[in-house]
Amino acid sequence: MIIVTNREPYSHEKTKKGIVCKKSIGGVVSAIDPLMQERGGLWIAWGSGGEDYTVSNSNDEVLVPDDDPKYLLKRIKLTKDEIENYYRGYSNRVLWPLFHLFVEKMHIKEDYWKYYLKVNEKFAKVVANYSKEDDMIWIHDYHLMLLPDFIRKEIPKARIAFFWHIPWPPWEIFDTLPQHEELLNGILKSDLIGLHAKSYVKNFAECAMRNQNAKVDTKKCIVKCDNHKTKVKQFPLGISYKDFSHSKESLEASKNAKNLKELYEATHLILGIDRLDYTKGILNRLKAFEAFLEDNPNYKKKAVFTQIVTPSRSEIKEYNIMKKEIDETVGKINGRFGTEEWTPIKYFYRKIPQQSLLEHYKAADVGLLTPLRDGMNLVAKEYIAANEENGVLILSEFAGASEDLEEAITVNPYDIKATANAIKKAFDMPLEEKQKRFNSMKKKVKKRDAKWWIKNFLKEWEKIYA
Ligand code: GDG
Repeated sequence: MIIVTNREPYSHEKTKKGIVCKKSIGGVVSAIDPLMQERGGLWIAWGSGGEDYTVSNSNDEVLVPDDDPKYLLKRIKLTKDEIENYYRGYSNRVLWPLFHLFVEKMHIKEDYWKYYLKVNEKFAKVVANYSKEDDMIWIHDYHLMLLPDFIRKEIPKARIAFFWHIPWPPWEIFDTLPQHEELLNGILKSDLIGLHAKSYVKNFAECAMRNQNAKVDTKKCIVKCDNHKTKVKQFPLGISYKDFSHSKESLEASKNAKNLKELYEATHLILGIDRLDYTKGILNRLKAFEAFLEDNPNYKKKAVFTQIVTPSRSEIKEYNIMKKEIDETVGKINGRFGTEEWTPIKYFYRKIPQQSLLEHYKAADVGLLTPLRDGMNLVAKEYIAANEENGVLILSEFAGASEDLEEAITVNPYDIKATANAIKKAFDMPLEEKQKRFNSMKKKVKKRDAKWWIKNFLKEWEKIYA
C-alpha cells in the first residue's frame, strides 16, 4: 500500500528540547495514520517540517512514528516558489474555496496553475520510482488531482484509488474553475474515487456528464473517460471509535472532565473545535452564542462556550484577517457579558494534546459544530464517541456528517438566530430524549468506524481487479 498526500503525517521540528517528531493535525492524518500503523507500507508526502531533512536518510526517508516505528515516510522537497504557488496558491486559494462553494474567495493566477501542474508531475515521478505494477496507490485530496493521470503515463497499469476529503460542488460551481476539464480528466485516471456523502457523488456524476470526453453509467456509477473506467462511490469516513470511547486515555479523561467544568465555572458547557478556517463558521457560531445570551439572560454566569481553534494556514493573508476578527469578536462578547467571576467564552488558539481533547469532549453538555461547509467533520463523530449519553450535538446541515447523524439538532449556520435557538433547545431537551438521540448516533458512529470505512473501500477497490 502506498499512500500519497500533500501533508505529511509526521514532521520534525526544532524545539528547546531538541528535534521532536510531531503528528500533523487534520482529518486526513486522523483517518489514515491508524491504518498505516496497523498495516505498514509507504507514505509519500511533502516534507514541510523545519528539521525534516536533518533526520531523514539520504533518500529523504524516515521511519515513523519515531518512538515506535511502523511505516516508511518518503518526503518530497518543495521549493519556495512551489510552496507559494502550488500549495498556498492553487490548492488553498483556488481549489479549497471553490470546492467549499466560496467562489468569490477564489484567486485565479497563471503561476498558481503552472506550479500545480509542475508539483503534481514531481509527485508522480517519485511515486513511479517507488512502485511496482501491482502496488495499491491510494491518493488523497484536492492537492493532487492530476496525479492519477501523471502516474498512469509512467505506469499504465497502475492500481490507483483516490479519496476526496472535501465536498464536491454542483456543476454550476465547478464550471467556474477555468481548469475544470483538465482536473476532471486527471482524477478520472483513478480506478476508484471515494467521496464522503451521497450528494457529492451525485454532483461528481453530473460534472462528469458535462465533460466532453466522459460517458457516465449512472446506475453503476461508472465513468468512462479516454478508454478508462472509474467507479465513483460514497464511503462516509468514520473514526477509531474505541480510542475516544473506552481506551485507557479515554477512561482517564472521564475522571478529569468534571474538574474541567469546575475550572471553566460552567454549569452548562458548550464546545467547538476547529482548524482555523473560514469554512468552519467560527464567527457565526460566536455571534449565535452572543444572541443566545441576549435572549436568555438566565443562563448568564451558567453557560460557557469553549472554542478551541487549531492554528492552520497562518501564512495565508485571509486566514490572518479572520483570526483577528475572531479575537476581536471574542473580546467584544466577553467584555459585554462577562463578570469578575464568569467569562462566557473560553477561547484557545492552539493545538491541544489528545488527552485534553478527550477531556473537553467528555465535559461538554453540547457539541456545537456548525461549519458553513465541511466534507465530513470528524470532530462531530469524535464528540459522539467520547461523550457519555447525556450530550447533545448541534450540527450544521452543510457538514457531510449530517447525512449520517440525523438525530443531531441540525441548523443552518448562516441563520444566527436559529443557531441561538438550537442552543436553548439543547439545554431544555428532556434527559430521555437526549439519551435516545445520543445512543442512536453512538451506535452508528461505532458501527461505521474507521475500520469499517477502510474495509469497504478496499473491498470495492480489490473487486475492480478480480
Ligand atoms: C478534512 C475535511 C473531513 C483538531 N484540533 C485538534 C485536534 N484536531 C483533530 C480532530 C479531528 C481532526 O483534527 C479534524 O478533522 P475534521 O474532519 O473535523 O476537519 P479537517 O481537518 O478540515 O479535515 C473534513 C476530513 O478532512 C476527513 O476526511 O472530515 O471535512 O475538511 O480528528 O480531533 N487534535 C488534537 N488537538 C487539537 O487541538 N489532538
